[in-house]
Amino acid sequence: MQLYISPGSPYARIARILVIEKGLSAKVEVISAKTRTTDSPYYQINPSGRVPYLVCDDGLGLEDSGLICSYLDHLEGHPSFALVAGEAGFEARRLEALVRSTLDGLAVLGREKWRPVNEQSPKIVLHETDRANRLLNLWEQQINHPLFHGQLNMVQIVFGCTLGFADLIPDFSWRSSHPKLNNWFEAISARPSFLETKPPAPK
Ligand SMILES: N[C@@H](CCC(=O)N[C@@H](CS)C(=O)NCC(=O)O)C(=O)O
Repeated sequence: MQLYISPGSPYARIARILVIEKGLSAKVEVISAKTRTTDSPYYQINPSGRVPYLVCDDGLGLEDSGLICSYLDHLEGHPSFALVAGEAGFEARRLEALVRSTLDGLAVLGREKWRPVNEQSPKIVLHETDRANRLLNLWEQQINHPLFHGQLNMVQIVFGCTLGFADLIPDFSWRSSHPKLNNWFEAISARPSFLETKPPAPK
């Protein structure tokens, strides 16, 4: 199988972490795709141009980090990240959705902040900075929730990738204002799967 990624993509990192955590590195070739470039050859593989994208052994292509993680988790018949039935599963979905919402907003903020200053939209920067601060303040209060602790799960993987991405955004500091999140992030960042997929500093 081939997993198309870009080294700085937090969504691709979620899938890459799952590959490592599931011990699938020998079966999944990780390939850097050229995204956001006119006429990238990658568009022949995935017309949407987005990463992550998994090309399965039968040639079927899967887009979206959540779908790819679920597919890889079930591949060998012993899922460890699948949702349990009932209320506990619903709670995990609720948290993961809100964590993904945090990441989606930060992705917009990051994209804006990496543009030349004269091309940035102050309105978008303000809107996304405010959203990110509101959500990080919420997570600072809720980081003791049991799903953020104990056996690794999708909420933790997505949130770890979210904070790892927040760290790279210019002039967006969250660590000193969110000491509990900082401690939580330091701990998850020490996992080999996180160390191996640490994003490069943006150019
Ligand atoms: N919901 C998707 C989001 C994927 C996504 O937005 N990927 C970005 C990289 S962080 C991308 O491929 N951007 C390239 C483009 O928009 O052309 C997921 O969870 O995989």
